Amino acid sequence: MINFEDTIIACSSPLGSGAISCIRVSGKDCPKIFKKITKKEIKHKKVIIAEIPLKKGIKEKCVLTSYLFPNSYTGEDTIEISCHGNPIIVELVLSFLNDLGCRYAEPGEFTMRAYLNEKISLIEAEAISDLISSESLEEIKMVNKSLKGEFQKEINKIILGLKKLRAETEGEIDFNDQETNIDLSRLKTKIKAFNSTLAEFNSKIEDAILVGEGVKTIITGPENAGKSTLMNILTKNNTSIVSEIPGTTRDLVSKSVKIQGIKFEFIDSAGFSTKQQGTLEKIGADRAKEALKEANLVIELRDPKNLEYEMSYPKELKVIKVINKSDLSKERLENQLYISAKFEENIQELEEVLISAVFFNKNKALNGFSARSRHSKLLTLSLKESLVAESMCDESSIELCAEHLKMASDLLGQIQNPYSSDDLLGEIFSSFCIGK
Ligand SMILES: Nc1nc2c(ncn2[C@@H]2O[C@H](COP(=O)(O)OP(=O)(O)OP(=O)(O)O)[C@@H](O)[C@H]2O)c(=O)[nH]1
Ligand SMILES: [Mg+2]
Repeated sequence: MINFEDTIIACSSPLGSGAISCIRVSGKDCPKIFKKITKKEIKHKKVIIAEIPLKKGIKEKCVLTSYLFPNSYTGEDTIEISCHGNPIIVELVLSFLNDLGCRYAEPGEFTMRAYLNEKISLIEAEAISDLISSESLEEIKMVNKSLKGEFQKEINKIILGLKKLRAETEGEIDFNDQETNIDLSRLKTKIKAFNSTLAEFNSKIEDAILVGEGVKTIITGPENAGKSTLMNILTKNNTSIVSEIPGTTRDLVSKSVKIQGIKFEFIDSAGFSTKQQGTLEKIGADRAKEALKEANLVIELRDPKNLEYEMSYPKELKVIKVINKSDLSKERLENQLYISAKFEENIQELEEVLISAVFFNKNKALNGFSARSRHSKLLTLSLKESLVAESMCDESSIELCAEHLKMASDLLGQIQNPYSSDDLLGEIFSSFCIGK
């Protein structure tokens, strides 16, 4: 159970030594704490230098900046205390505040309060967390758009569109009661158009998620094809063991790198051998199959000795087929990408193929805004419901059509306002860092 009555404290700057550390205090005890430290009344946007007594007579000279309800980040009275950037000093200042009755904040608790006090929307709160963990300029660009409310605007437009459809459908039901002859084909066309907008929006979101969360790419194929050699080249690291002994890799080995600014998480696997397997090989193959469920992309690597290798993959997965060890044979099959992992031939071409495989239109993806799997899951579920609504848009089942539109609408609403159960909010905010 989250307690919103407490006054919370945390160090909001990175832990460790530095010129300055910033400690945040938020909650109703701020005026009392401010007075205790400075002997003065708290005021909005006031900056004051004061000494905080630490242990054994040591005093720390700090700068206190205060903001008053509702004009602060959290929407509560807030004090930001800047002290020397020494972790021991930070801990002593925190413990001084703790002795005054403040509680150590949970991860993301300041931002959660900002959301609950309606200072920011949930989408903005998520974007703030994404901004902090952004690893590339592209990502920062996208997050900034979400922060400026562009994602929110698009979602609002979609929610409004659905609202209108619901009103129209419910209007038709009322007409139906009066037993007038009605033509539902116009409504059906509108629901259909709405569904394609929703589907398009969701695919844009999925691209954005890939940029933010990284493209999970599994390297698979027959034994000894050079999967681990390729893994090491792509990740520019000696991540996987390479040997001429077939069946070397059994565990999943993963490493993230950026290609053209896009994060890829490569996963080297045992592949799925078509040969008779021992227990260990079987465990390795099972792990590879498990990893496939989470993957966004597959590189299937064969070599001239294994050209007959054939494997089926989940149909929604994009599979890039590559033939390795191009140095060993001059024979070339048509429309096949040949590389040599060992001699680093055609690796750049493979990287180009990887980029265009995930981002059908790379610029479109990068022009979008940041988004999370949570958003995409809700959009997908909502689309499912409104597709059912579309199929039920006729006289005999118009009530059911309205019901499914309502479910679609509830699901979309949860993107901005999840049913505020503590658990769900806790789950969303727990991925934030302490002090944010
Ligand atoms: N000639 C040649 N040999 C290669 C090439 N790439 C990899 N090899 C060799 O092929 C052998 C197997 O390489 P690995 O990278 O361990 O192959 P793997 O697919 O990971 O093998 P398992 O994990 O055992 O399934 C090693 O001896 C590599 O040096 C290549 O492009 N050309
Ligand atoms: Mg291997």
